[in-house]
Amino acid sequence: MLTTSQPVGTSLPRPLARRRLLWGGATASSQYEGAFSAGGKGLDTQDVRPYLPRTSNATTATRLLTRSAVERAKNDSQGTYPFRTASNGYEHLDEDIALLKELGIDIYRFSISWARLFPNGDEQEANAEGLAYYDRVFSAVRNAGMKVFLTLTHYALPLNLVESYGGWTNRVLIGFYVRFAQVVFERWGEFIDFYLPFNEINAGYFSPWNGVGLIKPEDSPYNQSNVFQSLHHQFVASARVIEMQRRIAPACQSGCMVADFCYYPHTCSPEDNLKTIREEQVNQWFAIDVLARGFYPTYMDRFFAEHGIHIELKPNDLEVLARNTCDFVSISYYQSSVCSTNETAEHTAGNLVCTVKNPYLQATEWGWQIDPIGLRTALNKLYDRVHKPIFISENGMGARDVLERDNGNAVVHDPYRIDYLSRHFEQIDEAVADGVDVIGYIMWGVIDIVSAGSCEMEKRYGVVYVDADNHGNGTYGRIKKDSFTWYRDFISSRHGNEE
Ligand code: BGP
Repeated sequence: MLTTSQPVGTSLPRPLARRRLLWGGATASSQYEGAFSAGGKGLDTQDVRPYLPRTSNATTATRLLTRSAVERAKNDSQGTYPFRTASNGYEHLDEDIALLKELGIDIYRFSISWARLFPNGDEQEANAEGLAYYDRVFSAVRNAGMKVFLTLTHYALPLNLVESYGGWTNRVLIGFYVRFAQVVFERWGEFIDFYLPFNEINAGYFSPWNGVGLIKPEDSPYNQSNVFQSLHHQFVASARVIEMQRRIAPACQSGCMVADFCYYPHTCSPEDNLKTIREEQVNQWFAIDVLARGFYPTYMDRFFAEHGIHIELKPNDLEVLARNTCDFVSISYYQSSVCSTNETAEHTAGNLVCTVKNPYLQATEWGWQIDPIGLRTALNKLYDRVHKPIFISENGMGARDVLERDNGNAVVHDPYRIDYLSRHFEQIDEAVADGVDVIGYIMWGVIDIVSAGSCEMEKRYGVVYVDADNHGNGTYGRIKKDSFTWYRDFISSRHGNEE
């Protein structure tokens, strides 16, 4: 095993001299905070997504919002809108940070609600009550001794930006976004260790409401030129935020993040293999190539031409992108995917997309195919492509947990989650041994939160249970699951061994 910073047989300097991995947990403002109208917060794109009982694992229906659906939601005070209450983190802040401190995580990933700081998104000045709330969040995290991994935007967009400007199709959003980000870095830059301008930026392509705030036409699919124009604006916004951050808060590390699907061809036929490469390019590598390598990849030219997609670039956009590539890359990884040219192949669900079923894998109740080795594969492929440090900013198992009583105490036994996590952690170690420069691992939804894909509270990822159901009934009390103790012990033994 290599223990020095020099590889055997060469005099090249080795960039990674065994990092001490950071272990963390994540939430996102819209899925966690609730209090959707408190402190002057404006309505955002997640607040208008209703709970729809799940009829299929694809869950896409919950993310296809038309103008009439938005109108209905705004005037509906009877229906269930899970993001409006979420986990009520807004009122449980101190208790939750104390739990995370007890858990012993090194780093907490959270996001800022754009609509809490800029209720309509286009104001000149930030909302004072929103600033005061995040002052409390940053100082609570700092006082608990945790590093900060900040997501500037995690899907939720002030609804006004969608209704009045057309979401990210409109270039004017870049300016609004940079203003929002500037407030964040000027006020809290010294607290931020790592950040992402956008969560899973590739989601704009396969989930346009969540990703880029696009209203779906009533009777037709999304216009693909609008989708890719919106993505282009997010790319430029991302690069401009990084440029600004390097000026005013140079110690922060900037990232870009995609949902990683770890594609396999269904068979070894050349056709399946080629299709896999194309899917991987468009769904996954496109955003990484632009944001981490700094250029529009040529494979997109053919894709755009074949799909009649036109996007407008301003004269120095490409230069801004080339000049401001991110410091690290980041992925969410939940499941691997399979590509097939056979249209009748059996499908199953995955993170915001559907995939062909893999006969070698088992799946969660939501159909997501569990594949720890896929994580090692994904890390290797990404590192080969970009040669930048990688942060695993999301991973975990969404499951239906059962709250039980044991000698009068509330308990949740979740051995399936412990099994999922431990098998993925083994593969992270393998990837590190392969030579991949991994900065750290962040468990998704460390405290139970509302699902971004399906709007369900009962799809839980946390090591802390939140007593609430899909309709917002419950005490919202916090209960440590068995996985809490397991993760706490895992982190402390890892760090103990590294001392
Ligand atoms: C990612 C999102 C998260 C999160 C996670 C799990 O796509 O970044 O917000 O929710 O997936 O997905 P789900 O909530 O649909 O189970």
